Amino acid sequence: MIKACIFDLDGVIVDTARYHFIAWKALADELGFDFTEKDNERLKGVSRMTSLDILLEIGGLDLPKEKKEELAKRKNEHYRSFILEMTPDEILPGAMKFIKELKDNDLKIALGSASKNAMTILDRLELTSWFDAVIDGTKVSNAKPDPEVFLKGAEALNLPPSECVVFEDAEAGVEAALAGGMKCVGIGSPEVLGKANLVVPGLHEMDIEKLSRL
Ligand code: GL1
Ligand code: MG
Repeated sequence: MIKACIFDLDGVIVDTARYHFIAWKALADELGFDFTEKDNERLKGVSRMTSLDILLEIGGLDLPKEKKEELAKRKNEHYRSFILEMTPDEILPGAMKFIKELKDNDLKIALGSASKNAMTILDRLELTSWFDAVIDGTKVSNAKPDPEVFLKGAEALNLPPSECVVFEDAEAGVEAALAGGMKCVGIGSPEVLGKANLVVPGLHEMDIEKLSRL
């Protein structure tokens, strides 16, 4: 019996990837190497510092810790200048309808995101009050595919993992959900998210009926 849904944020509820891309690309430009949208795919779902490490690896650069901290801070300030302008219009199609349907059916809702900016984004999207628990990058020490973020979500909701379903757009996130003993709905393409119990192109394709059949 499913009693709760735990949502990843970036790529599931909102498309922040393009803001991350613009900010990382500006940094790469400044450091003098190319950074493509395809490269950006490698940063989805991983922490800020790991993202920077991947970026520097692409550019063939090895920098001291202090310099890296300064770069990550600067990238984040640039990124925040975009997310601070976000509006509820940017909630991905079907997300609001599905969240309302879950609440109407007395299901609990949690957020499970690696982002340290998750609270800012939820506030900008006017979604904060819909969530019974928020576990973000400020509350976890092990990144996906480690299940920590989702296990903490289930714990905050006072539910066993087996009663929770995770919604994820990243392969590492799907692995994290399954490793935590939860069902998982992949948001995106079956080629990438094939391990999930169900894959749909977006939350607009989700409803309580499909949830109950998982
Ligand atoms: C971090 C990374 C992003 C992305 C998110 C998780 O966000 O920088 O590339 O992987 O985690 O969706 P943030 O910088 O907001 O903590
Ligand atoms: Mg994601």
